[in-house]
Amino acid sequence: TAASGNLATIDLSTYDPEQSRLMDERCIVVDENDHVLGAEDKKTCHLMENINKGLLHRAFSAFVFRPSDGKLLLQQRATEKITFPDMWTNTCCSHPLDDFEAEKVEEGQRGVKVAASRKLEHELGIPTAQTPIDNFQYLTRIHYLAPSNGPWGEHEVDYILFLTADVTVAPNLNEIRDFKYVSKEELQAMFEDPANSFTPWFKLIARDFLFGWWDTLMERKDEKGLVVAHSLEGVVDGSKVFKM
Ligand code: DMA
Ligand code: MN
Repeated sequence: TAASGNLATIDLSTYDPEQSRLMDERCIVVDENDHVLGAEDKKTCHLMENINKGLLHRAFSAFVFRPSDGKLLLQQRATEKITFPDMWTNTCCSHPLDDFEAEKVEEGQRGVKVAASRKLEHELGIPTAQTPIDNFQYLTRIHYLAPSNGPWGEHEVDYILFLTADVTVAPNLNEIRDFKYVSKEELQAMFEDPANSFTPWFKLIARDFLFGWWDTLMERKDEKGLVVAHSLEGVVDGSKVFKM
């Protein structure tokens, strides 16, 4: 497959040391149908030279909503991030790792949910006790490719996960610069302000899915008037991989 053969590498010494270290993580390499082909390090997976040969990996995008008012928690990526620095995006994105057996489980999309809980704690300081695995609602998968700055880019099968939870945020400043809760209207206003920049995957998900699902979430509150992610069960065909 495209994932084998001679893959390019690069020297990371000019980048932030902690973010450089994290480039050694082992991502799960997949084909366009999300079937596992193997594993490669995060650095290899995010070089456009390799992406242009077809190298594709598994990822997740988590969206955390506040139950009381249905506002979405956004983050602004840190300047230290090697890919897509300083951009506003959904609550948390990252990769299930080949390093952890629990993050490779496909049944019930458990592996990506475990990874999401781990990274919500790592990036936003949200205790894993506030993000129980079974409370994540899997919506669908998207396949997209997006160049970043310099030699870098993304090429992923990305699992979209919603969670409704009251969380306490203590930002890891090596990962995120800022965070805020927004309503649909407040997010729309952010998108319309040219001073803000957004990650390409967040723009794609917002364009095709987010606002419709968010409406449904707000319409299907529980008997206490709280938004519940499980109310979105079945709103989309989760067996598909949407090519964007
Ligand atoms: C990668 O996110 C995942 C997606 C969906 C783009 P990221 O660059 O924030 O990953 P990490 O936090 O692991 O560097
Ligand atoms: Mn990635």
